[in-house]
Amino acid sequence: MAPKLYWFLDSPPARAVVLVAKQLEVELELIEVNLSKREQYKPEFLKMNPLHTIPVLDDDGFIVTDSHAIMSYLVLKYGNGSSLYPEDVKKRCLVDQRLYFESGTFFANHFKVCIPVLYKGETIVPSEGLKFMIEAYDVLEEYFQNSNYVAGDDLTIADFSIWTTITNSSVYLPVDENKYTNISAWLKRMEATPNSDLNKAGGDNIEKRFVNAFNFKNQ
Ligand SMILES: N[C@@H](CCC(=O)N[C@@H](CS)C(=O)NCC(=O)O)C(=O)O
Repeated sequence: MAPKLYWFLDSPPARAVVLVAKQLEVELELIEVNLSKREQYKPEFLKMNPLHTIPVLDDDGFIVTDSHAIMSYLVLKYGNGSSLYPEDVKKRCLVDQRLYFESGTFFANHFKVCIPVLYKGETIVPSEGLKFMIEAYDVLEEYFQNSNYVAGDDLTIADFSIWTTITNSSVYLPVDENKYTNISAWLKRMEATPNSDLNKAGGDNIEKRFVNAFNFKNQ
């Protein structure tokens, strides 16, 4: 029985899990939780994840919440030693650090812009949130000083984690190719990976929702 994944296309962490599963050729049964309709508050979903967030994985009754935990679980359980979550202790440690950066800084800062606009009726990009997101881009740019990917020279789950989030944040903070040369080069590498269309489709949805929220493009 294929593991079930509760997800929503617009959500960066949910997309990251789907992209990693596709990369590993692990089949998932996808179950949509429509956040726009607040379906994450349904009692049966809250029973699995009281934190009311997607993605959630149900692997034959074993429930895993948080995209970072789900991605490493999928590689360890189904990846046959895949380098997406390397076995080498130091390499893996670097991947973990980048995942914590995504969770604690990059995605958290993105939320400071995204939540007010998408869910709280904000009609301009919150400048405080934008400042934090610029700082996050600055740090990410530095991470590429000696490597092609976010955690070294190989593609890892950390790349999918950050790529899906920056795809959404690019809607209100496009990546400036002159200022962020490393990020721009990495984005091209990521866009060349299989299933890149799925990530783009989620970003396109977010763009439409921003436009609907306050005619963002015409500001
Ligand atoms: N650190 C978590 C973040 C998950 C998260 O915040 N997901 C958002 C969608 S992008 C969500 O489900 N929000 C609904 C809510 O908080 O009620 C992860 O990586 O899975």
